[in-house]
Formats: sequence, C-alpha cells, structure tokens
Amino acid sequence: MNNIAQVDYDGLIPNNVALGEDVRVKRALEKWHPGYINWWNDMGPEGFQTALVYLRTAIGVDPKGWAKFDYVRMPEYRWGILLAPGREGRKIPFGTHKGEDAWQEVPGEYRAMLRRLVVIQGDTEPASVEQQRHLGKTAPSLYDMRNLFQVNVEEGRHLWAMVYLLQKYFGTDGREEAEALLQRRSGDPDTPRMLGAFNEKTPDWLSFFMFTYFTDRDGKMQLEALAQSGFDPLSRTCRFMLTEEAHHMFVGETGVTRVVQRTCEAMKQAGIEDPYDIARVRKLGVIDLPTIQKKANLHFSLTLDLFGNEISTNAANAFHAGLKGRFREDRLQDDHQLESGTYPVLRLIDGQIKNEDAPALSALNMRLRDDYVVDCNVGVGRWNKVIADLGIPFEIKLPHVAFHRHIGEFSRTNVDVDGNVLSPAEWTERRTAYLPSASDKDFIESLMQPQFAPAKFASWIAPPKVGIDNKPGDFEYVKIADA
Ligand code: BYC
Repeated sequence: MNNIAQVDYDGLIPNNVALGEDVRVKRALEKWHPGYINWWNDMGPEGFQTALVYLRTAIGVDPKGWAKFDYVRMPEYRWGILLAPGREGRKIPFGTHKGEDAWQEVPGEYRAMLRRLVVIQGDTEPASVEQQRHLGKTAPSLYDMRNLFQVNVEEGRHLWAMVYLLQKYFGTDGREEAEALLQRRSGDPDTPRMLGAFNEKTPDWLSFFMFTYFTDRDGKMQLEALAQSGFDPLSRTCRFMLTEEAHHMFVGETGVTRVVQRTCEAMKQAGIEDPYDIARVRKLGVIDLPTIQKKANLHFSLTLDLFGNEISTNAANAFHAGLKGRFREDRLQDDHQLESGTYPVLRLIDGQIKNEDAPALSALNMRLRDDYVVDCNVGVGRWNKVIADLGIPFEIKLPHVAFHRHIGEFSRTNVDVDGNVLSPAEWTERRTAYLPSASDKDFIESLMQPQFAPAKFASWIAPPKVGIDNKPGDFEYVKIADA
C-alpha cells in the first residue's frame, strides 16, 4: 500500500492512498468537496471557469512519467490525494528521536505543533489562488494564461494534500481546520490568510512572475524542510508537492527572463543604451529594467518575511521534535541534532547590522532563509546573462536581507537595498527609488492589455523558447470561445 505508483481515478477523489478502503476519511473528504468547489467557483480564476484549458493532471507519482495533458474545464479538474512512494524502514532523520522508526501516526506529544505546521502550509495554497484570480483577464498570451491556470489548479491540489492530512490524522479539530481553510480570504480585514505575504495583492503579470519566482521558492524551501519530517505522511506528501512546485518556479523564472529579454531587445533596436532613460524605454511599450528591479526588491523582501523570526523557539522545537528539518537535511554532514553548535545570525546591534553567533537550534529560520537567498541568486544570474548578452549595462541585484522587512530583527528599522540603516525621513524620501511608485504601477497597468490570439504576445514580453508539452508556437492553450 505504501508504494502505489498509479493513481486510482475511479471515485470522486483521485488518490494513491487506498481511499476506497478508508471509509471514514473518504466520507470526510467527500463532505468537504462541495465547499471546496464553491470556494473555487467564488475565488478561483475569474471569468474563465468554463474555458477549456490545456492542463496537466497527475496520473502517477513516478518522476519519469507522472502527468498527462489534456483540455479541461478548471472546476472539473481532478484534484486528488497523491503521496510519493513510502521508503521501506525509513527512520526519523534528525532531532531528539533521530534513528527511531518514522511515525506513521501523529505522535501525541507533538500533535498541536504538527497541526499548526500543516495548517500554515495549507493556508498559503488557496491564498495564492485568491491573489491571482483577476490575472486571466490581462494575460499577455494564451501560453501564459494556461501557465497561470496550471499553477492555480495545482495550488488547489496542494490544499487537498494538507486537508487530507488534517482529515485523516487530526480528528475533529482537523475537520474544523479544513473548514477554516475555506473560510479565510487573502487580504480580508476580518478573516485574512495567516502569513503576511499572502495578503498582498498580485496586481499585474510582472508581479505574478516575481511571485512565482520568489514566493513559490519559499514554498520549495519550506516543503523541502517538511519533506524531511519524521511524520512520514507529511514527508511523502511534500515530496510529491515538490515535483509540481518545480513548474511554478519555472513559470516565474522564465517569465521574468522573457520580460527582461523583450526590454533589452527593444532598447537595442531603438538604439537606447542607457537603461535609466526610462521615459524613452517606456515609449517602446516595454518595462524598463529599473522598474523590474523595484518589483524584484518588493517580492524578495515580502517573501523573506515568510521565513519568520531569525531567532525562533518554534523552529527549534519543530526541529528538536523531528517534525521540520533543514533544507535537504539528508545531504548535510553533522549530528542532525544541533544541541551544541552555533550559527551566525544577522542582527541589529547598536544601530548597525552585524553577524552574531546564536545557538544553531534557535537559528533554523535564518539558516533556511540563507539557503533560500543562495537559491534565488541562481535565477537572477540567468536574468543578468540575458541582459549582458544583449549588451545592456545593467545588473539585477537582490536587495540586502534587512531591506523593507515586516517580520523579525529588521522589522522596526529602515534599511536601504545596500544594507545602510536610514532615518525615517530618509526612508520616506527614497522609498520610491527602491519600491514601485504609484506612477510605476500605473505604467505597468497600462501595459496589461490582454492578448488572446494563438501565437500572439503582448508588447512587453518575448515568446517562450519552447511550448508546453512540446506544442508548436500557434497552439491554442486555452479555448476561450468555449467559456
Ligand atoms: N506573517 O517563531 P516565529 C508556499 C508568526 S509558501 C505572519 O518566527 P516560526 C506557497 C508565527 O506564526 C510556504 N505571521 O515563527 C508559495 C508565530 O505566531 P504564533 C508555506 C508570522 O513558526 C507560493 C510568530 O509570528 N509553508 O508553500 O518559527 C504559492 C512568531 O514567529 C509570519 C510554511 O511556511 C509571517 N510572515 O516561523 C503557494 C511552512 N512569520 O504561532 C504556496 C510551515 C511568523 O506565535 N510554517 N509569523 O502565533 C512554518 O514553518 C512556520 O510557521 C513559519 C514561521 C516559517 C511560517
């Protein structure tokens, strides 16, 4: 039963967890299903619920061939429960229980902590769908529209993944949490989503690409850390979610690449060499590089907040308990218990930003964030290569980690993109040099004109190098006429 590679598509809820033999959980999920569909219809992609979208659906969990592509109306997408195959004899890989058999049931003493982790993870998934629900209307191509909807349906599936864990392992309170996941709303003043960045707006497609590059990458880091969990069902769930997550980050990375490429090509064609000649660049109907930099500053800094406080007892407790590990814990060479080591943490000391050693267990959020920044820089390097290859003197840089923060050590201070501490007056004066101003937003919004004919792309974005599922350039990824 632990090694089911194929998904059972016979019932209402596709699954590879033998749901048919688990009557209690099957009924609970079937009961939750209509509320989910109502949520999807209310809060999912606006205006395209009856369009035929060329989507991939998971048909197995074998990394070599797990998806099939076909036209689907989104509300009819087969959201299912998919766990990566179990590993025979798996042990708890870290913390105080290191080396004991991995848990197949919730360990009683850690129930509340585990539930909190599952609920927070679950809450982000519908939140992102809500944040992106208006974007279909301004899609720069059918290719991009399809990618948006693919990301959306898979975030919906990730919600199912967490709801399965809640319904199967957490009894009545799990059921209540599953309901509450459908009640909260991104940005709602009374019932907001749980984490800050998931209550922000995703107002335009550059934001969408930055979100899928930066924020979905936080998803990757957090899922990697949870995939190490001693609670085996969580580990297996997260391992399969990571397979899907890779496409979301691809959408972000290539999306920004294509925006940057189009801008540089247009500049070259028009003979504009100075990337700061913003008015002339904008007249070409493309997004100037300094504005792209500002969007990166915004989304990177908002996403850093998702790593929590640099020094965190919650993180220490979750690691000690064997529930949430480090990024790729299994590849690290140490005692995997961290009772005695230290880790350097950036802190604000006497008005200056300095490294200070902290107990390694308390510094786990900081450590994951550091791993995240390294991962972010890889794609930024690729964007810069496109700019350099087209001969434009400009480099996109990630801002300092203390810049524009709302959680943790730097949330009560103002810091510029280079890490210099600013007075409140200096911050107010320079803010729009670092973050999108109202006029930057207006300009980007003015470019967000839909382009719904096959093979056509909006002025500000280059076509992709290859199609999804190797489809040709004029492929009709979304059949809107059927909407
Ligand atoms: N906003 O001890 P601390 C994804 C709260 S993204 C608001 O530092 P901890 C995706 C915190 O809850 C990945 N509140 O926190 C991406 C705590 O409150 P309580 C999602 C915040 O627990 C794109 C208090 O402050 N998964 O999958 O060490 C599209 C003290 O904080 C925030 C996860 O995050 C915030 N940003 O670290 C779709 C994994 N940060 O409990 C999906 C599960 C902290 O004292 N979650 N607080 O009332 C966790 O591992 C941790 O809860 C966190 C926070 C890393 C989020």
